[in-house]
Amino acid sequence: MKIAIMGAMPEEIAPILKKLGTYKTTKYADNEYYESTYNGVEVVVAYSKIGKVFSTLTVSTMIQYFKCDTLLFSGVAGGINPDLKIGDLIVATKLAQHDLDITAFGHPMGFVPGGSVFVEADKDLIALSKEVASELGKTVQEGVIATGDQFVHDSKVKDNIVKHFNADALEMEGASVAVVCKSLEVPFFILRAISDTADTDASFSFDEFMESSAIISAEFIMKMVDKIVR
Ligand code: 4EH
Repeated sequence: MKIAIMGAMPEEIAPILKKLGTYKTTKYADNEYYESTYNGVEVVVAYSKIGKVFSTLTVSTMIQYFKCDTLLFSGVAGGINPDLKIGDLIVATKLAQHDLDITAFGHPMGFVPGGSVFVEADKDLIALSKEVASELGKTVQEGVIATGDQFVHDSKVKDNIVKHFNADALEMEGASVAVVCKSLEVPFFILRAISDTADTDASFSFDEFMESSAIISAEFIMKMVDKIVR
């Protein structure tokens, strides 16, 4: 077993690297990958840089070059579902690309031929996250995550994403990671802690809470790793 743990921004993986302590740094495809052994299991950690393209490159590298067979994503997200407050965790049940639009040809938003609007995350990993949550006495909401190449800071944009995808949270990497993992048949799990609510003051909320929310997500991910490696 070899576990990939990825984030998009340095702050999203910093708490994970801290927990691993020592690791080997390898440069590949204009990025850095951190290899370590955690309780006898090999792990590869990286932050992809922001957006669908960079996250696609990183997840492909982790699977095809580093030979990871399970992928965990940890990071922050903008909340849509009003039940989600700053610092709350959301586990993606399925993900969609909210900015993928060939509706001009009669296709639904998020759909292209050969693909599907939604990609479902691994059910066993989701079940494992529920066990971890109950052991920690935490509530972890499950829901739909919408991904696109934009930092959303507008209620109208948010409403439109709800209309098309009934999404609970949004970010900029999850669905691209999901597409790659599904295509390469690697089970994946995407966890996000809320940093803002994607409306007009989103950038201010993000700056204030991204670091603390990133830690909340990373700590939960490492509890999952503890359970996976046992
Ligand atoms: O990796 C990007 C980061 C924002 S862009 C997506 N991440 C954070 C999740 C996220 C998000 N995505 C879209 C949190 N809130 C979001 C939102 N819309 N409202 C960034 C942030 N800081 C510096 C540079 N880029």
